[in-house]
Amino acid sequence: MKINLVKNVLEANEAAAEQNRRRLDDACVLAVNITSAPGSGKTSLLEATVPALADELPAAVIVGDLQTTRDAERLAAIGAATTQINTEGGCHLSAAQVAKALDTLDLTSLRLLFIENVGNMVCPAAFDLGEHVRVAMLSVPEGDDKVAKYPTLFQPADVILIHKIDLVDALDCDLARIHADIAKLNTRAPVFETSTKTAAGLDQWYNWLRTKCP
Ligand SMILES: Nc1nc2c(ncn2[C@@H]2O[C@H](COP(=O)(O)OP(=O)(O)OP(=O)(O)O)[C@@H](O)[C@H]2O)c(=O)[nH]1
Ligand SMILES: [Mg+2]
Repeated sequence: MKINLVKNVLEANEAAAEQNRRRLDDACVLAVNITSAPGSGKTSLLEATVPALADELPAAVIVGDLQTTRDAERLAAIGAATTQINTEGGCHLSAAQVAKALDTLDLTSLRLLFIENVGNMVCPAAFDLGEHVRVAMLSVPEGDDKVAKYPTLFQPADVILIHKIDLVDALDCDLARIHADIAKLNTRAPVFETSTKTAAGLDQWYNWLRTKCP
C-alpha cells in the first residue's frame, strides 16, 4: 500500500504560497501582507491607502478575521474590491485560503493586492501567503516593549509602521526604545511613523508602495 504523506502543515502551506505568488506575478500584481496585533489600525490604514492610490495603483483587499464581515463592509464602503475570509477560530490566514479568495478577484484589473491578516502578533509570521512584501505594524498604545517581545513579527518585515503616532505624547511610550529594538532585529526594513488620524507618514508609506510595484 502506498501512503502519501504531506510532511507538515508549513510545507504544504509553502507550496500553496508559491502557486499564489506565481499567479500574482503573471498578473503583475504586488501582494502586500499586513500583520499586527488586533486593533493596531490595519483596516484604517487600508481605508486611507486604497483611495489615495486608486488612480495609479488599483487595489483589492483580502481580509482575514475569525468571525464577521465588518472589515470587508468598511472597505466595500470606500469602494475597494474586498473578499473576507472567516478563519472560524484560526489565528492566521493560510495560503490555501488566500488561493480561494484569489478566485473571487479580477487580477487583471489590479496592480496591488493587500492581505490584511488576522490580528495576531505571533501566528501569521510563520505562514507565507504568497505575498511579495510583508508589513509589520505596531501601534503605540500596545506598548514600547512589544518589538522585543514579538521579534518574529518584525524580523522578516519589508517595512515597519509605528502606527497611531498621533497618540505618542498622550501615552507613556518611549519611541526611541521602539526604534532601538527594531534596529537590533531588522536593519533592512524602512520604518515609518504613521497615523490615519493626522495623515502623518502616509506619503512615505505610499511612496514605498510605489517603489515596490512591478
Ligand atoms: N488615534 C488613532 N486611532 C487609530 C489610528 N488608526 C486606527 N485607529 C483606531 O484604532 C481602532 C482599530 O482600528 P482598525 O483599523 O479596526 O484596526 P485593525 O488592525 O484593522 O483591527 P483588527 O482587524 O480587529 O485586527 C479604531 O477605533 C480606529 O479608529 C490612528 O492612526 N490613530
Ligand atoms: Mg481590521
